[in-house]
Amino acid sequence: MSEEKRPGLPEGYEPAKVWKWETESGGRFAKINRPIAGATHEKDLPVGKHPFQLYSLGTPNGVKITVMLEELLALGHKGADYDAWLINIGDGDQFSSGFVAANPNSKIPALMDHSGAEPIRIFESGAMLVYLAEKFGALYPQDPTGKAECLSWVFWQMASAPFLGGGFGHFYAYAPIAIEYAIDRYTMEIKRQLDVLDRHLAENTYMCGDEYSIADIAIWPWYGALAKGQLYGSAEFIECHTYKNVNRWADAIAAREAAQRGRIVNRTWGEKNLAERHDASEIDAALAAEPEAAE
Ligand SMILES: N[C@@H](CCC(=O)N[C@@H](CS)C(=O)NCC(=O)O)C(=O)O
Repeated sequence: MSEEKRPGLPEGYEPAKVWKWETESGGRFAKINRPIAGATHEKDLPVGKHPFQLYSLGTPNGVKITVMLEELLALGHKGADYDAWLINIGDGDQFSSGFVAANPNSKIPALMDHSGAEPIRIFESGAMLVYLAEKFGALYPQDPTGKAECLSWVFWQMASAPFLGGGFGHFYAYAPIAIEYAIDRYTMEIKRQLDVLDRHLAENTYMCGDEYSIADIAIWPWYGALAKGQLYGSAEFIECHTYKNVNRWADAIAAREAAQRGRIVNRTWGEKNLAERHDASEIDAALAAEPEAAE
């Protein structure tokens, strides 16, 4: 950095020569943010009876994988059956030695495939979608053009969502102070992203044309929720109803049974939820349960 003080820095604040981790930054997730990786405590991950063991939470990144697994089961791929264990990131479960062995990046979701001789770990939700699509030959175009389009949108989602969650969501809803510059910067970017999707979905039923694919499963939990006004209380601020094609597409996916099943798994909040899933019947029961009457 140059020696000159940048204009606009708050009075009394000068970045130190070397940054030190001395205080919590404040904000909703300050307690779990650390500048170092690795485990904080020894604890193995539990292993259930199914071929796939998912360690996750029902946030958009987690929902991608439970929707994918439910779609595969709906297609008749019994080998996609799974146990979904709750990882409570607010309590630091992602820093256990077992979780770090499954995902050195300490973020949900983490997936283990126990169907072979040795367990295989997969981390990063985009990698999981491609791994599962290839393993079961499903929800993934096979022709080179279709595959290129599908992979492009999956990677688009993985590259774009941090601007939505870590940028817009953080500064609009979670930061301890409202910084106009940061909110403007990220609002501009996520509105641009929504417009990218809206223009594409004006010409395409799904992200890769007529066929529903892992590109839709990657994008829907984030941008479907955003366009339906379900993220960060930002519906009016970003005029989410104006993205008509994204709304049409989001409604079509929300109507799918697998999406309705997958979205409640590893969820501990909201009207319908299921903290852990070890059998399909648990989702049936959670979906059929009457919401608890308000006190
Ligand atoms: N690129 C990763 C992002 C995963 C991610 O950011 N997970 C968040 C929850 S949505 C998390 O586990 N945060 C906990 C932490 O940062 O300690 C993926 O798609 O798998």
